[in-house]
Amino acid sequence: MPILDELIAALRLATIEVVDLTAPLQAETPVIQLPPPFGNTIPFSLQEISRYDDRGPAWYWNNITTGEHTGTHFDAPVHWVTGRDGEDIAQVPVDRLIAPAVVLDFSSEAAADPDFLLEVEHIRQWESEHGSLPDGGWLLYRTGWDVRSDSQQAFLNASETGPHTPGVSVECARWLATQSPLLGFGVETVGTDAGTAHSFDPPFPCHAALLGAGKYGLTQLQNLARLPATGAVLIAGPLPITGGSGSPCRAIALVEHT
Ligand code: 23J
Ligand code: MN
Repeated sequence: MPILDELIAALRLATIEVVDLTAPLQAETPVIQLPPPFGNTIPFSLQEISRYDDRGPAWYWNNITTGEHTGTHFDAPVHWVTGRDGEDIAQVPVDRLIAPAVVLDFSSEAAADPDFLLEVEHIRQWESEHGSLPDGGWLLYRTGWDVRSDSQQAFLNASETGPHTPGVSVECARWLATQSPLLGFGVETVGTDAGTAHSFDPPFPCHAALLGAGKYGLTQLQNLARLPATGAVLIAGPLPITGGSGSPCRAIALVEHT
């Protein structure tokens, strides 16, 4: 059978399951908050145009207002100054939007320490159990943070010292960017960098290194607990915003049950 016919048959039989990794996009969707003097993104909102009324008797529709980096979203290389000559979101080749994904679970570490940082040795340890990271694929970093995503306060977890959410060390960010075969790095938190990464040297090393290397970011993913450590296929659907730095994104995974 042609592979696509096999795929459709497997989807019908649910031997291939479709898992939605996307957070609901609504006014309450958490957004990152940068300290002064930096600019900030606005929350998502709907403005009703008509709803079966005088403004449009048979139709309901809205305008939307959103930042590019709201909710589950895709970071293009041009988002960071290190990637300023790289792809904008519309230039990301469509064949990169379907790629293998592995899941590294550090939810118990992040529960014990919200400032937990992924290190190269954690990845080496994972590889010794599960094999190499996928060439041209995603590393999805599970931290359990998705359960907080219905509350901006719990999700950002800020104190007087700023936000406290798990992330990646400077060295690990550089390794992911330059030594790993990955296409991109996906997280459950509001950004690919740790909450405290504004104080790292360099600041926001995950953004700086990965986007500078032409790699991609995916944020605020949900349901990573439903994916196997290896073998899932991730389909990401950012909008092709001409010149855009990123986009809210539908992220779904295909998982085979044998
Ligand atoms: C701008 C500045 C810092 C950060 C971010 C955006 C993000 O996390 C983002 O959504 O790309 S850390
Ligand atoms: Mn972003």
